[in-house]
Formats: sequence, structure tokens, C-alpha cells
Amino acid sequence: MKNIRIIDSHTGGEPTRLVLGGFPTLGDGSMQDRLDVLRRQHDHWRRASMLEPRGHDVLVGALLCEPVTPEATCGVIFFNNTGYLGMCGHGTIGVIASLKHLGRIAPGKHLIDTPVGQVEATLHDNGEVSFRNVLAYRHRQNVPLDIPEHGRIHGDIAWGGNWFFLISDHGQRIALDNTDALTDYTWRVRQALEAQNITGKDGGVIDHIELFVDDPNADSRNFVLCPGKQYDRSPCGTGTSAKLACLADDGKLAPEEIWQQASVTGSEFDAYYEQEEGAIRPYIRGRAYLSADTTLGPVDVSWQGYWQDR
Ligand code: PYC
Repeated sequence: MKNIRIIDSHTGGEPTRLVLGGFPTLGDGSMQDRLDVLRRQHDHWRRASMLEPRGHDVLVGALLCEPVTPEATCGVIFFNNTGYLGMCGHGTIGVIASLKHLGRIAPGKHLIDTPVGQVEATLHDNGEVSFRNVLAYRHRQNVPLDIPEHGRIHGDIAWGGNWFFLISDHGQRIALDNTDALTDYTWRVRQALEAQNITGKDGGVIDHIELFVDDPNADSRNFVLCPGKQYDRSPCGTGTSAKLACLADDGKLAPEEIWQQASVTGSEFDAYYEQEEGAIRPYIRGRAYLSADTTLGPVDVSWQGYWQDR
């Protein structure tokens, strides 16, 4: 039996569970090596802390680790109801707000090692958090995709810390009272990508689907389907990064120009980018709110319940 110390927060409605301790040690390899150890040897700890009865399908976990690089504040491995994420933007904002709540960090810059690279988060004096993400880029533009019952659509494949398929010609209504239909539509897109063997660079699985429409209060409103068939309540930090990469490629957004990305729930991130060689450097700003400071336990991880396959 173990206890798992957690801090729960939400960023624009999307929950993050920071795991401070209680998980097995993962060695002192790279962040990707540690993720592989967690996935291969200790995945039941992810399930025990993310799924019912202690968690729920919308939750994103952030395991706090010792940093790999000496100058970093911490390392973080992100996961959810079905597996692991490369980076997580709303989660980074939640981690920084949670570390501030614990008195472990002060306003200023904090480096975070992740399995897909280092990000630099800034805790601002007013409690907002911004972060300099890993490099983002568009991999393929205007890719045709046939979706059963919906016909042919087109989307861009872009990396923002996870792989995204970004669609504007979807004809869907992006609104909170339509999330069942949006989930069904984007899940069909995800399945069609898999069936038609359409991937990111080097065969990377495109596990996030992102729809866009115009928004009266922001530059755009999105609906983002996450890998575990749940939609992001926040505007999605890595998804907004992927969007910036496409806007930059299309010449529709200049470097350092602010892009306000709204989510389907109405929450917003402010974002901009700097141009780098062959890619863009995204900067995202938002705010997280604390919702619990507690301990899960006692946890019997040998009890897998009905979640063995997830
Ligand atoms: O904010 O990057 C993000 C994110 C990914 C999945 C859920 N949120």
C-alpha cells in the first residue's frame, strides 16, 4: 500500500494532477528513458492515479522528477487516461501554479525538462504563467482525408510538442452544447488517419485532432480531441503551438504578433512566436487555479479493477 501526494489544478477548465511523490523511482536516465521505464514497468501507477475511482478520463497527470539538466527546476512526465504525452501546455501552467502554491518557486523563470525537450516557464507577479515551448513546425499542408459519413476533408499535420491534425473545413459547430457530436466527428478523423496510415514525421502517431472556427472575442476558437477520447477544456498549449506554426507558414501571423486562442469552453490563451531556423518558437500564456492539495491512498496498485487495458 502506498500514498500518492498530489496537487490538483485546472488551467482554463482543463485539469492537471501534479504527482509529487509515491511513484516508484525511474532511474537517472534522460526524461524519455524515464518515461519508457514508467510505461514499461510501472504503468499501473499511471492508471491508479488517473482513472476511476481516484481520477477521471479528463485528467492529465504530471509526474514531478529530478531534473536532467543541472540548471532546470524539475523534470516532468505528462500522462493521461490512456498513455503518455510528449509535452503538455496547460499542464505546464498547472505545474508552475502548483509549485508556487507549495512555496517551492518564486516569480521568475524556471526550466522544466520534458521527454520532448526543455521548456522555460515564467511565473509572473500576477500569478499568470507563460512558457517558451519546444520548437513547433508544420509537417504537411492540406492533406486530404476521407472520413466515413462525412466525405473528404483537408487538414494540416503539425508538431507542437504532440502531433496534431488541424482542420478548418469541417463544417462542425464548435460550442459547449455540441461536444458529443464534436467528439464523435474528431474520433472518426483519428480513426481515418490511422486507417489511411497518415502520420507525423518518422511515423509519429497523430493523436490530437484540432478543429477551428472564428470567434467573436478571440482570433479563433478550437475544439481539441485528446488521445483518450476526451476534449481539452483549455485552448491546448501544444495545439496552439501547432496552430502558430501553420499560421506562420501561411504568412497569416507575423513573429511576436499576439494570437488569442479560445477553447470550446471559452477559456483563452495568449500566444505568439519567434522565428527560428526551419521552425517557430511558441510562447503561450494563461492561468491555473488550485483545486486540491491532498494525498491519494492507501493505494493498492495490484488492484487493476476493470482498467487493465488502459
Ligand atoms: O495543453 O498541451 C496541452 C494539452 C495537451 C493535452 C491536453 N492539454
